[in-house]
Amino acid sequence: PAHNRTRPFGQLLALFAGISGACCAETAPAQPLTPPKAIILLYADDLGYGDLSCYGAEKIKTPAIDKLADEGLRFTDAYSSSAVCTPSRYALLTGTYPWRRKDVNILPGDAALLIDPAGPTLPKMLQANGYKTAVIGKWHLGLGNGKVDWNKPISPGPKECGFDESFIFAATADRVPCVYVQNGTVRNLDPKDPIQVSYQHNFPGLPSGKNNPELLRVKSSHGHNNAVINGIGRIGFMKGGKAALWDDQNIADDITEHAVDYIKRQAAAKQPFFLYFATNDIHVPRDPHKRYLGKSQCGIRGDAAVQMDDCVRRIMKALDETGLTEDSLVIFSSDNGPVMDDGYADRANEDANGHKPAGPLSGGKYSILEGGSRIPFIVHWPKAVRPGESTAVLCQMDLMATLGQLFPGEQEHPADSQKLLPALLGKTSQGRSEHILNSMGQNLAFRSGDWKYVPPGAPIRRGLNGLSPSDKAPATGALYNLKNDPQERNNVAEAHKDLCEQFRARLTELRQA
Ligand code: NG6
Ligand code: CA
Repeated sequence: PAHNRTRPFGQLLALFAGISGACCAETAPAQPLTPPKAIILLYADDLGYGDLSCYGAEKIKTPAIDKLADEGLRFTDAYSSSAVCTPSRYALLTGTYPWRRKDVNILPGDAALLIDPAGPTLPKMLQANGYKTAVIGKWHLGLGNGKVDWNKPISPGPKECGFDESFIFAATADRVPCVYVQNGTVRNLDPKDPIQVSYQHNFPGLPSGKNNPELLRVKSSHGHNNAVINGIGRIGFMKGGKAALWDDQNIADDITEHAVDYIKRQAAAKQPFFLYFATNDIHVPRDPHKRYLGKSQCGIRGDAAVQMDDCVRRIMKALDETGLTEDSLVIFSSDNGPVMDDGYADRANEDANGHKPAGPLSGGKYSILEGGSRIPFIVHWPKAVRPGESTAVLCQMDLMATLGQLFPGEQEHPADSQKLLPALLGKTSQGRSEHILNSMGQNLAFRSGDWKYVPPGAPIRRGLNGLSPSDKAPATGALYNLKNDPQERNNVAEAHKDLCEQFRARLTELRQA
């Protein structure tokens, strides 16, 4: 049927005997829900609520993701679990709020694995239900025991967390080591040129961004002045591994080719699979392939988003070619909100051309405001999900319990992860009634219905740069009504002291739960 965005979505079908076929009239008998042949999580980095044309961007065109939104369900009130990367990904894979652990923060590239290999994870739950699993792209959850020898097999890592296959980079593209790790081994490593990594000191005789700025193709605006690799200053020092180094301009192609190959192999084997495809875009350093340069109207940051969209196009093409699209559950989202200058002088601000990366929201990456963790979230599953929009509040952390509902019987999941399959599939707009937002560390806010409460003293950051300053929530706390005031400009705490007290108490209770 022709899709209609404004149609009230998802008639409340008898909850939850089954899901009606997407094509059929309401009178048709409900089909029993059968799990999809593939589950693909397309996960962008630092992509904001306003960075896609299907979420209102005008200076960036993202036709492949727009197509997913047109044919699928576009969520307007979905959250990542944090406003920075590692905590967000930790919560996604473990189903646990990241702030429950003090050590879940942005990790260096030589950090130990954060996830307990003995604990439950989203991919392990899917493995238990017959899926093969793969992670391709950014990991940023630590590897090994904290003393990784990059020249030997590295464990524990993705495999111990439930991924049968992995093709990853350890942290971020601005952190060493700048190499891919495939199934626990550095790819293309020449044993005669071993890799050494240090986040403390440089290696004798090697240049650094700080001492040798003449070597830099992209200047730093803050930090990023340790190792110089491919003319880009990085965080951390690295020696050796020349043949293994990635080419920044090819990262998107490298990971997409691996994803396409993975899809084709699983399809040929008629093997149900879960692919967690974690792009480098649009994180810094933004260095898209030259074929994308100038393809947006807002500079290199927009060009990186166009490149990311093209990765999605190629992955969807592989699904089409293998006949899997109709019965694949594809979810597109981002790990945290947008940032402009994140430590490189790449002209993100100068070339913005009026583009609003957080759309109508305030704040971005690192912020407790909505722009920090309210992110694009699109669900595409032609066989089971009708096109439309959803205002259901859900959090990526819920995917573990929610996807568990695809399978018969109770699936293991932590209590933080809520079962919201009817909302995910557009059968109801009832998602979470409460959600704890996290900017980073222990900085939290509480959402209940349309209310958002930020406790006294919590940092509130409105700017969109890595170094933007933060205000502090006043002694009353801050209370916003997101419905009337989506930009969180009007603190109504004074007028609603009772509500603030109620939310403060509830937040304390949930923190201790
Ligand atoms: C910050 C980096 C930033 C980015 C971020 C992690 C500087 C000045 N800033 O410390 O560039 O790497 O960490 O981003 O070094 S995230 O998306 O992985 O959380
Ligand atoms: Ca990120």
